Amino acid sequence: MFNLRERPGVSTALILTVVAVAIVIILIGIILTSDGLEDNDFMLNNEFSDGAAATIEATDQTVNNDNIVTVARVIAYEDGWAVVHASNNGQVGRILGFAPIMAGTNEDVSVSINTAEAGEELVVMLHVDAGVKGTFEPDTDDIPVAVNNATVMTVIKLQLEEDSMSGTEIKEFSLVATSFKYDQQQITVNKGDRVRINLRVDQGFHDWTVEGFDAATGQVGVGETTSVEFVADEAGSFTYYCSVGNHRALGMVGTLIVNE
Ligand SMILES: [Cu+2]
Repeated sequence: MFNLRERPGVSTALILTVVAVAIVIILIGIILTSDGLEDNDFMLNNEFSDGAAATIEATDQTVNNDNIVTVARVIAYEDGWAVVHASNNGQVGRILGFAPIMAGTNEDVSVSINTAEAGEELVVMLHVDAGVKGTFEPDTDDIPVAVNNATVMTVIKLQLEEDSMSGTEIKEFSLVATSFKYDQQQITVNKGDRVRINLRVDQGFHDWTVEGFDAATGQVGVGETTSVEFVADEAGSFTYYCSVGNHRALGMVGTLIVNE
């Protein structure tokens, strides 16, 4: 009887020891796992607090004579650029166009591209807006965004719509002016196009003036819209700017590209 009572006591001590060892092993496991996650700082730094990583989405598309590529969705950790590159045999080629995006979710971003240099494929990529804010500096600060060492980009197929009406149709662009920039810093058209620029002012007092052509809108204030129409009868790259005060020097500029 004495022995029978003592045996359960020994078993209880043994069970308690096993449980204690198991708890220690589990705790060590948890500590090792969290160390592993902390090592991957690069990934964590590029994610939102809700866990969604930066992404860029675009579908295959047909581009007509407005030369606009639509980027369906961009989710960015900070302000940046939706950048359209040429694709040369699967390699990322030169930049054909870009448009600003904001931190957070951006939908249906329009990027005006230089279709003269576009092949059958495009690479749509997310770049940061570092360096001078609001100015696209792809050769220095505004580098591509990477998550987990992978560039945030997508490859799409491009089809250019034949344009039998070239030169007769009006190509219309709607720009928004704030202090001191335009929301589109590149506009691409084809030689002979009739171009219409609609400028809406959301901040300050501005206009839209382009070099190389006798074209300028009126100067208007907040909430107003002004327009100008002209024929892009010369190919090349032309600077457009705000002629009010020193706005041009403050960075209120962009480039009109007229494809041959
Ligand atoms: Cu201005």
